[in-house]
Amino acid sequence: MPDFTPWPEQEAARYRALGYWRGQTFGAWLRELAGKHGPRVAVVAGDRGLTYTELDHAADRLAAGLSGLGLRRGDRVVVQLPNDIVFLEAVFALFRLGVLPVFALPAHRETEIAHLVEHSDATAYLTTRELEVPSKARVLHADALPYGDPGTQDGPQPGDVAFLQLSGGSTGLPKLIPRTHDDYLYSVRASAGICGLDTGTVYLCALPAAHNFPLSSPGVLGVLHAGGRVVMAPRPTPDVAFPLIERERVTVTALVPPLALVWLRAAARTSHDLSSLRLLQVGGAKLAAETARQVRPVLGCRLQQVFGMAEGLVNYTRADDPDDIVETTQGRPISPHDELLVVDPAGRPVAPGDVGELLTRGPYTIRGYYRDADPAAFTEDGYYRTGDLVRLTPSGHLVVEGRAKDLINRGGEKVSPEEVESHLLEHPAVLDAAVVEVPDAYLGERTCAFVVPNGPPPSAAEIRSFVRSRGLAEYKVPDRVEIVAAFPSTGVGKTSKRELRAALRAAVRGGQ
Ligand code: OOB
Repeated sequence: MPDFTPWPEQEAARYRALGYWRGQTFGAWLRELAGKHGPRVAVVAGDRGLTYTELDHAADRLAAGLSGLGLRRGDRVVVQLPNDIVFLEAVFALFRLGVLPVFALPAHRETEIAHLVEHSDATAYLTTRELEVPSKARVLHADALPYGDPGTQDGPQPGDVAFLQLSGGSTGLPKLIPRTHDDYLYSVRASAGICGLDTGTVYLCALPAAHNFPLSSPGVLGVLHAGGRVVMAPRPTPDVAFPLIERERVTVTALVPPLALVWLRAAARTSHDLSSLRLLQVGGAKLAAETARQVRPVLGCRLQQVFGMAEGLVNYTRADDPDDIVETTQGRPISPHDELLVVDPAGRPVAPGDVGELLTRGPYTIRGYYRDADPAAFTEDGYYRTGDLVRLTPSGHLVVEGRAKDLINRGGEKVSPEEVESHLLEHPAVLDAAVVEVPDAYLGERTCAFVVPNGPPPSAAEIRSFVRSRGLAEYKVPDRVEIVAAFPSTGVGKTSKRELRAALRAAVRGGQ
């Protein structure tokens, strides 16, 4: 079973010839950055900061220490860390060794970590004492990492997989996304260019650093590429973020839509000086145009919409796009060599401007999941089926109109109904379960679990605490539970989610 599906050689040669894939690893890249920007501050968290030179040295010493523990090129380590300096030290140390970080999120709990450890055959689980959940893997604590004397390790090749990221995937358990040094560095460099980052950039990392958006769109890595400064925020809420913006003179940050709403409300009455902010990026879920229009008047900065996916493709609105494009579209692709198709359910291209499913392939979009999980997510000719329903405007911008995949986007956090349903079915009083989204003014969507009991009905509170007790991230616990006698079914006897959704919307409108 191949760990990852390579691009066809002809495409790979083209991406190299175009200068997209430069044959550099993350380890070599950081060394180059240290050469260019050595004494500048690369990252700040709380009262600590590291210069580019210090980060480069820390990565070397930690790589040596981890190698001393027996970690070897090609091994996998599940990394679950808060937004802190140690996140960058650890990730770069692993990159230098050619050990693949498997990026967990701080919200993940026992069940998700166990799945990641198992699915990736991880040799270790690197986390903090606060975030740690019980695991069979060998635990490495962030406050007790081994720093050794740098030696020469047998590092990875630029075409190797650098790390594994989680898919928001629509099938039961999260799939792993293998990204190579070459392809990811291309998306980082190109993103930094599109977003106009430079040595004056001060980026507040408010979302969890391991997620693709704050990591590379252009995120933490894009800021390092430009020689700017990353400010790590332990939480994204205004009480934590606003004082940091004032203290560090933050110029750029990235938020999901519900947080953007919270910030807009708080900014209208804050005493903190937010005048250093130049750009607010919003992505991960659809941003309402009304919210988009408030960004400049309330925060005094430009808005950029970002529509991306850990599988690859990222779209940005551009600095020179007219306001209405920035407010009403989700941008256009990074690369002139991103190939986009908008197709009908039979896979045929729709008429220009019509809505269809977005398929994509290109220089930084994967051709297969780790160990070929879910091959049906890719077409025969290598396009990734995004599951997003979009339309293309005449100007070439994408507008996300809906979804063809069974996935709930809870304010940017992706919930697989199938995953939650499989846990609900484990409850002794549950005969059948179906999880659907319910529209929500704040999160965009919330989750509702419809449950058919097999005897005396359990209470909603019991169902929710049961899901929680299964060791799942809190955002997967159903926001609402409806006990019903039976499910409507489709012609072929499958539960009709469409009817469940309709019933739910009617109930929401009826104020029940
Ligand atoms: C980002 O990545 P993922 O992997 O957590 O989720 C990808 C999915 C997309 O397929 C789409 O369904 C949804 O999230 N999405 C958006 C969106 N941005 C992402 N839907 C509507 N509007 C948007 N602006 O979420 C991600 C990765 C890199 C950059 C930004 C977001």
